Amino acid sequence: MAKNKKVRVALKKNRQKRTRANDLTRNYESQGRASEETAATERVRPKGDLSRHRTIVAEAGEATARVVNDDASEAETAAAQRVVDESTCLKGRVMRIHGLICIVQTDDGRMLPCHVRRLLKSLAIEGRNVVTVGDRVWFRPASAGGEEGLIEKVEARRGVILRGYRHRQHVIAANVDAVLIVSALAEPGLKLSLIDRYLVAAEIGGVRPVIVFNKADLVDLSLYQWVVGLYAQLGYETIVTSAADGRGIDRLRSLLRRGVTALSGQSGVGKSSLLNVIEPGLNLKVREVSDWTFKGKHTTSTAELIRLALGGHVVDTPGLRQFELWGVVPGELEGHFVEFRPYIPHCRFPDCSHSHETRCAVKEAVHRGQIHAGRYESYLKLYHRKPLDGD
Ligand SMILES: Nc1nc2c(ncn2[C@@H]2O[C@H](COP(=O)(O)OP(=O)(O)OP(=O)(O)O)[C@@H](O)[C@H]2O)c(=O)[nH]1
Ligand SMILES: [Mg+2]
Ligand SMILES: [Zn+2]
Repeated sequence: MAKNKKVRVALKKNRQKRTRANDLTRNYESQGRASEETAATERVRPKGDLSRHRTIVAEAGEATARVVNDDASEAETAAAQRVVDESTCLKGRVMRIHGLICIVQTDDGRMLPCHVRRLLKSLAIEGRNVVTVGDRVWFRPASAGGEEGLIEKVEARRGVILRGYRHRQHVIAANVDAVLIVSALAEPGLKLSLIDRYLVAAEIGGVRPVIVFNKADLVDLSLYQWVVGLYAQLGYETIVTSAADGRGIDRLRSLLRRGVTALSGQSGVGKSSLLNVIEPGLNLKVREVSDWTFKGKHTTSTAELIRLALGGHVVDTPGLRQFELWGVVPGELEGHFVEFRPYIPHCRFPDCSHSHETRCAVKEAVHRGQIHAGRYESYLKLYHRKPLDGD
């Protein structure tokens, strides 16, 4: 049997008053253990009067997906480590989230609405739920009265696409095997730095990236061969598609047939349209008129996990207005630009950031055309943490 250990978790400040004024022992214990748990992290929220902690029992040694030093991952870890009585729970996957209700599909295909257990909800950071579309959850089924089931545990995630949003971690997709980075050759047009950002995010999250160049029917493809070639040469899988004339759809189908694939990319590039062509019965909402200049409104508003008739699952995600990387420090970025690697050892300074330094072998390679200037620009934007609009 796995050994259990106690985990201290910070609960949302949801009570206004202490029930007892004099609780020095509790206070002491709380401070003592909490500092042990958070020794390696920096607290963003103050531990004010109303902060509360609770000890929960967790299985020692249970693997957690990642270690990112933030409150959100602390909460996630605690959620994944909860010990619940397996015999009273069913397992399933979160397909959609509507407000407080998660629609969970059981392994035998039934769809059940579930609430999230209060303790798990308390772990949420500033209203963000600890449960995300794609999560594998354990839930206590509804009683005969027909009420909603209750989610008791969220399994550790594998394969995540994360972004930073307002200085917090946001899980775009959880438990995915691959991500289609969908871009459009026209309307709205390519945004290489966004593709590069997704590529790094996929690598950090342990997800296989596939770059999709959609709306090929709108352009003279010969003018875009260079960009398809650029990424193919770097070793990335690329597909040229058109939801309008059906190009590349067969390849997409065979790719989506296995595992769980997320579709990500700017609003209006055609993520939902591609899925509708792949499986016409889906009837996903797409933008009515091809008015790509119309900003401010996303056609898909929440992520949804869809089981395809041909096999496999897809997550249709809404186009993101902002996409900031999460979980990577600037000094580690160079490792995610695969074509930089042969040059890095030849930089004069061992800690070269490849931005302002002299005798930087990466910059020299850019000047000689051995590294594409656009890729280097993407690196600089990420290095200097320049925000990048997704729209
Ligand atoms: N010509 C052409 N138009 C396309 C293609 N794919 C999508 N469109 C059009 O582009 C517009 C946007 O498509 P959507 O499928 O709604 O885009 P989306 O990526 O799902 O957008 P969000 O849900 O807002 O993130 C629609 O008007 C589509 O008809 C294509 O391959 N060729
Ligand atoms: Mg959409
Ligand atoms: Zn350098």
